[in-house]
Amino acid sequence: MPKNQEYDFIVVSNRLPVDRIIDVDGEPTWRRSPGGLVTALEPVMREADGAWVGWAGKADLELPPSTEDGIHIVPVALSALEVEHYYEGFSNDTLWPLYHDVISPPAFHREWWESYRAVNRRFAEASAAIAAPNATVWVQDYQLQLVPAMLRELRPDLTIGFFNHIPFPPYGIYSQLPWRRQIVEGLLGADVIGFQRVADAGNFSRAVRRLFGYATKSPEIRVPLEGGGHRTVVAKAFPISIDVESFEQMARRPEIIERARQIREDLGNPTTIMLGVDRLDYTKGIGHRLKAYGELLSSGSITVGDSILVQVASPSRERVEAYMQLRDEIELTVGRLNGDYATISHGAIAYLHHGYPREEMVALYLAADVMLVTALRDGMNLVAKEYVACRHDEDGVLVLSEFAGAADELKNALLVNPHDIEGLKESMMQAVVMPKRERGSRMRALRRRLRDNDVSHWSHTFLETLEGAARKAR
Ligand code: GDG
Repeated sequence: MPKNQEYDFIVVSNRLPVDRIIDVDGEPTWRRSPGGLVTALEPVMREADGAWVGWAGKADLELPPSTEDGIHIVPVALSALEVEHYYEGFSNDTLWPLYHDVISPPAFHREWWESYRAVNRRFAEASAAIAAPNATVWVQDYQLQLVPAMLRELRPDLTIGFFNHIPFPPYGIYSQLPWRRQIVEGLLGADVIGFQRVADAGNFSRAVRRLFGYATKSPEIRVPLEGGGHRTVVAKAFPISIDVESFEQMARRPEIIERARQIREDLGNPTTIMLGVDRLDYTKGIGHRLKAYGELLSSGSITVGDSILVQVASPSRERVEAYMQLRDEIELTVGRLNGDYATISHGAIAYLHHGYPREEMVALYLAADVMLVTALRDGMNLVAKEYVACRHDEDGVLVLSEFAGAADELKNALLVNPHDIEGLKESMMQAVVMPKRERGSRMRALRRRLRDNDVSHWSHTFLETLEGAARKAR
């Protein structure tokens, strides 16, 4: 058997940056997935000639390593049962709700946990097998929290980073997890653990103190070694961002500007277009947004024809029960509101349960007077940042939940508590009537702030910190 190719830089994530698809001729091929992480890491990958370890998105598919679209990929296979237990189960029905303030009750099943462990081990082994001596491995997100410690055990020479894209919950919630010690131990295998917000890093350090009694002095955690002494783990906030320049450039393209105009015209040229763009997920607060919008219609503060809410709810996790229920609830509410308030010529809500091309999303951002981000809990929320990046016309108002990580940076938005329906309605009305001058000054401030931290700044800052931590450890 030929020896594996070895790499100095490896990214490990649940999904590969390319999707396995069947092309028009019925042949399997790969298509680059549009996610922000790929954009962020692609330049770093190319420079380091690195590799990406991940799942191809289809069950029972054994694929050899290959190079697709210039990226070296190392596919990890999952069986249909593992997709059900590790991915839909433990990742999306245990950890996801637990880490988002138990908005939906997390399910705890021992067979899901066993599957999570087995799959994490497979990812760790696949990464260990292709890592050059002293390589750097960057593990992504909550599906793979056991990988850092497993990898350290297999390959103590490696420098290991971990980034958590979702919140890390307060200890009172985290402590419900039957496997709370194992997960924290898994993460502590990393040299640097990155979080979206300062509060998330604080919650993690507190969990370490409560569960293990290790000494912490922000951002450092001292992890005792078996033979005496200790290693230092850094737990710190690295707020993720977007490729600001590419969104702005797209939003300046004449055909996109024309498309935005066309969208407004197709909606009947209302005075105010409000927009929501979310995966259809219970963390995003879509129901709270609809409630507030419905009450504004009911009180006559806004009227159909004059205002419309466009809600893109892209299909997500459709095999998980809580998501099926959410879809039913949201669609019932939308149906009722349209039934009560729409006229033959004017809708109250344009509800779109589709995924759209990036170009269409950008045109929607340009067309929207008010962007509604009302998440009940969200690691960062990139939609808020994308809206700001696209508004080179320095217009448009962002209504932003204080429970989204983006609120730490985007302080010139109208910050809201989405649980406070009266407060949310007031902010929505403030956005509707806001004078142009104030819209301009707020948007300029938001855009300045966004430019200070784009996605390449994020990845470089993380990797520099990781490099520094590794140097100290040697
Ligand atoms: C997780 C964390 C954190 C959505 N619908 C369509 C579409 N999108 C794009 C958006 C945006 C992305 O998907 C969603 O990112 P978010 O950050 O808003 O939310 P999550 O998916 O929950 O992401 C989150 C993020 O990881 C990164 O760390 O910010 O807190 O939960 O880019 O534009 N894109 C296209 N068509 C759609 O229909 N093209």
